Amino acid sequence: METLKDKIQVLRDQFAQAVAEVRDQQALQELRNLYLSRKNGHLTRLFESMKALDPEQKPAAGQELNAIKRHVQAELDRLENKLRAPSRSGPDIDLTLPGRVSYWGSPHPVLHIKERIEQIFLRMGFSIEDGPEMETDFYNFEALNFPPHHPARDDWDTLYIDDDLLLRTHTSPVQIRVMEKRKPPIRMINPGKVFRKETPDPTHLPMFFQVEGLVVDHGITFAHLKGTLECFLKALYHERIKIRFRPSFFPFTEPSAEVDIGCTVCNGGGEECRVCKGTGWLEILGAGMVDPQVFKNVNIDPEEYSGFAFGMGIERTAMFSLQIPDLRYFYENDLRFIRQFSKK
Ligand code: FA5
Repeated sequence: METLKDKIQVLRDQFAQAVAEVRDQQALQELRNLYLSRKNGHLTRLFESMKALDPEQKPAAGQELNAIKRHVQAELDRLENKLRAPSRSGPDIDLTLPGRVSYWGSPHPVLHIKERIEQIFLRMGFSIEDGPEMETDFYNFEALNFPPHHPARDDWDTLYIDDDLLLRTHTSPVQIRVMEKRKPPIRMINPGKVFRKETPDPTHLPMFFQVEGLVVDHGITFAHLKGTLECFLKALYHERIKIRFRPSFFPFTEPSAEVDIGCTVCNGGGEECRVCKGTGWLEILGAGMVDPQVFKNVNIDPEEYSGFAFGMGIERTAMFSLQIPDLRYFYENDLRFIRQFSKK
């Protein structure tokens, strides 16, 4: 008569053969059910057959059955791990295909230009200063020689928070903050966000970046202003860039100028150029000699010191540098646009 030992040996052999034939998860699950299912599994049935044994035979039989059960479970687990692991050979991998390169991100083009501007001014010995984006009327206007109700305030479409607090409309208030805390010589730039109540269009944004520049020392003249800006613009664009100074008005500088560069898109030759609108010139910044009244407001003697200041739009600079026809693209968060300027 076939003993329990014989039955276990037969089951072990059959199981080894079945394991060798398993190719996928479904076959594995079927095998697991066949041997371990609580209802009708081969092993379950063997355990049940133990009931018929004499009491003294049961401990040894129990040990043998537990051993084969552990073996079956371990084999099934090993097989499961093997089927889950990615196959390292076979037809479904083509090692000749190029790898998938993931996008690591890169600086936003506006921030990239901001960093380039900072590098150029750092090389010229300027420091980089900071100032608050929320300002008081005093710093944004009054100390810069805009008395209350001065019509020039209308040129800056201001977003007020209350009667006194506002979102700064330009980075010029940082001139005042720096001159209040430090005596000349001063040579600084301040890059930062500014806000204006404006409807966005190809050359205007309601939030944009400016870089303020301020130099105060003995004997500073308009020639220093011209030389510094020419040197900067040639470093940023190229040696042969055309630069033009136009008379302008700012309450805090006298004389004042607006600075244009020759159109970087049509080079001055395109009557239908969308960027310069056929004029051949692009306005890039406002500048001038610091007004003596501004010096008086911060207790610097205008008889002893003179200085120049400038304020430049970073998006406009980036627009001209990267030849982008519309400033709004910068903030639409379309990665297809942003990725064009990625270094990778
Ligand atoms: C000013 O803001 C003055 N604070 C500049 C200045 C500083 C003059 C120091 C004298 C001395 P203006 O409003 O022109 O000036 O702006 C300066 C630059 O910011 C412009 O030349 C332009 O490049 C950019 N800019 C102005 N308005 C916008 C706008 N809505 N969107 C994008 N860029 C703008």
